[in-house]
Amino acid sequence: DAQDLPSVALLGIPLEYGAGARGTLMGPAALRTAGLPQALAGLGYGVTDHGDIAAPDYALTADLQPLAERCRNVAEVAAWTRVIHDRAYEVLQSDGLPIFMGGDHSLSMGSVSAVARRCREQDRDLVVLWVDAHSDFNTPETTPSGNMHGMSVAFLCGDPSLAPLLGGRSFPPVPTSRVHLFGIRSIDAQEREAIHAHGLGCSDMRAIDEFGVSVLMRQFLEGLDPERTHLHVSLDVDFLDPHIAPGVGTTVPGGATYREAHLVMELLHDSGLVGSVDLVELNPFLDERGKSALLMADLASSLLGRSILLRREVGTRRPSLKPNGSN
Ligand code: EXY
Ligand code: MN
Ligand code: MN
Ligand code: MN
Repeated sequence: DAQDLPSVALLGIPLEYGAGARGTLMGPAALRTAGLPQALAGLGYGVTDHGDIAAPDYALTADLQPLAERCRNVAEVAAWTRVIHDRAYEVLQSDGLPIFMGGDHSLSMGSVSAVARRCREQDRDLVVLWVDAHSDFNTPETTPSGNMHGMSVAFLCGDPSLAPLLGGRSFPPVPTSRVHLFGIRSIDAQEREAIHAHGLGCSDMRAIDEFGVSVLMRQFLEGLDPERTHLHVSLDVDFLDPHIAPGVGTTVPGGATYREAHLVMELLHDSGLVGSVDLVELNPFLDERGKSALLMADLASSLLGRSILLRREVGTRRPSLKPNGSN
């Protein structure tokens, strides 16, 4: 029922300093051109577009100095993280379900830390679903590239070496037991060890090949407390196979198909638990006639109710998430 739908708040985050390739700063504009605001309005949501965050001034201050050698563009990323956190926190206080439109994946250090802070105030359990080819669990010590978009999960789980990025703001670190990585197929050796040591949930591509996205997603969702959970979905374009989504700087072969990706979004929608969303790593400079932007906009539509392009809901009966079919 359209009247029961929450409002949706769009926030553009034209950030590219965390990535190895330039161009993700055009991501928010491409998502708008692809029709994301209109698609969500078409589903019955009230949509407010809060525009793009303006590029902040930055400086390599003393607190960041220890990071400078191992983290590329650390002064820029730190300044962005702080302004993203502050702006996201404002939007979370005032508006409905936020969609953070990136921008490279380092933006999640700002967006998800603000969500964590808001969840603490509202006495909700934040659970983060990281839908990505990569685990983004490197630290300044382990990073092979220095690219900070590969460190976001480590930051959000409270890695102390990355804490200076927020410049004195505090947020409750996300417990590693409440992070689930989905679609992973490119992971560095030390990252793998750290993920096992810290006990993050992980549905990698091997598991997806064996069991399918539906079984794994249902298992994940069944483990969540429906009364307490705020589910944040962080969707990286490179989760998708490069053939359907070439517009990303970190393509990895063997990604999710069109149908798998939509099914993941549909199952998440059916759960009713999604409270906030990142759409990240879209690089329009590398895209082909907007196809990755269109797909990301359509996946966001699926996540919030129905694909605009696919219309695959028409005439289908969805199986219940609950064994007795009560939902
Ligand atoms: N693990 C690699 C690194 O840390 O450099 C690749 C990270 C790519 C991160 C992309 C956004 O997901
Ligand atoms: Mn990522
Ligand atoms: Mn990635
Ligand atoms: Mn659908």
